[in-house]
Amino acid sequence: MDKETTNLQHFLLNRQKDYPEATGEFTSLFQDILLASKIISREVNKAGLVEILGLTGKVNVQGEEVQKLDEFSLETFVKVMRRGGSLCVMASEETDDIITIPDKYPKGKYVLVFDPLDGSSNIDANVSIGTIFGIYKRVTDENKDEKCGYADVLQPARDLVAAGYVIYGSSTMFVYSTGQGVHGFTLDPSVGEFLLSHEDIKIPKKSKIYSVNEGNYNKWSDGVKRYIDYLKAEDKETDRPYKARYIGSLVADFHRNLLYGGIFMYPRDKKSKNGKLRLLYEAGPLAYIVKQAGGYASDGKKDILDIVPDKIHQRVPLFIGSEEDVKKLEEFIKKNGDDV
Ligand code: AHM
Ligand code: MG
Repeated sequence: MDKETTNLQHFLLNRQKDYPEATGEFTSLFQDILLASKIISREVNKAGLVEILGLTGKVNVQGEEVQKLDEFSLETFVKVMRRGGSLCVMASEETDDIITIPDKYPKGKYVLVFDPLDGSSNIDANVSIGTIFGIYKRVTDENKDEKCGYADVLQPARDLVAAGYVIYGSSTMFVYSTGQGVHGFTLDPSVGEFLLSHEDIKIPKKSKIYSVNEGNYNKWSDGVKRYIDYLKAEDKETDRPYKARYIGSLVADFHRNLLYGGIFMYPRDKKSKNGKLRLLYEAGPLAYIVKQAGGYASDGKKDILDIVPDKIHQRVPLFIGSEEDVKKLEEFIKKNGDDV
């Protein structure tokens, strides 16, 4: 497709014919996500100016309270998405409970799970951060007068009908899948549109990069320790040692590995027995995307896509990226154990 003139709306419209899910309701849901992302992107890009305009959490030069960016992102998402008419319920990493749609707004057949601003501890250092989202269809039955609720949110990532992320980096990018490959769009601020920049992204089957917080090495299971030792050992035939690349910002680490190949890991450890990352808002949507790009995501033993959450804030160990690398890690865990 002609990249210079293809925005996300056109791209989606063009695909409606091979993707029955892409109804008007679905497209309008995507449009709302794009709007929220553009607003967050604008604020993230201004973040460097807070020293000049007034520190976050303090009062700015106009005498207004400057809101923290993660709170701002959550509020923006909720405000934009709840009035769109296509959602019946939402859940977010930043809220204790599910987010219901107030009665004054129409309700739709979709469910949104999202992390409004992941990696926000990196903002002050001008490091890339991101928004992650997943979309399910509601499973409660409107015709039986069932209310939207936990059952709609607690679905395995395999049942997602779409997932994506926005990366606020040197430029802002929107990457998504609706089960027909993974496509990336870059925000052209001069026209205020996300334009097609990366059509049909495929992750290399095997990589040369690993991304993990290695400061936790002594807290990991033997399986994970032996795997990392293996990646660092020299062997010409299997192209080792691997390079280590870790930003500490999930969307940024994932995005780089998606484009270049790589394995990102956040294993369980002695302190965080279930790992750090959340199944619904982080691991699940990215597992769906990586699968669509030809990669794989595992909790060390099984496919992340098959895990049915029983709590909305459930955490899960995450190994995600190039398929052969993630499978190799599973072999090491199987052989050496995963006890911490
Ligand atoms: P957050 O949801 O509180 O922002 O934390 C998630 C972030 C991820 O972006 C990143 O992969 C991970 O935490 C880094 O954790 P650590 O600092 O322990 O390496
Ligand atoms: Mg997060």
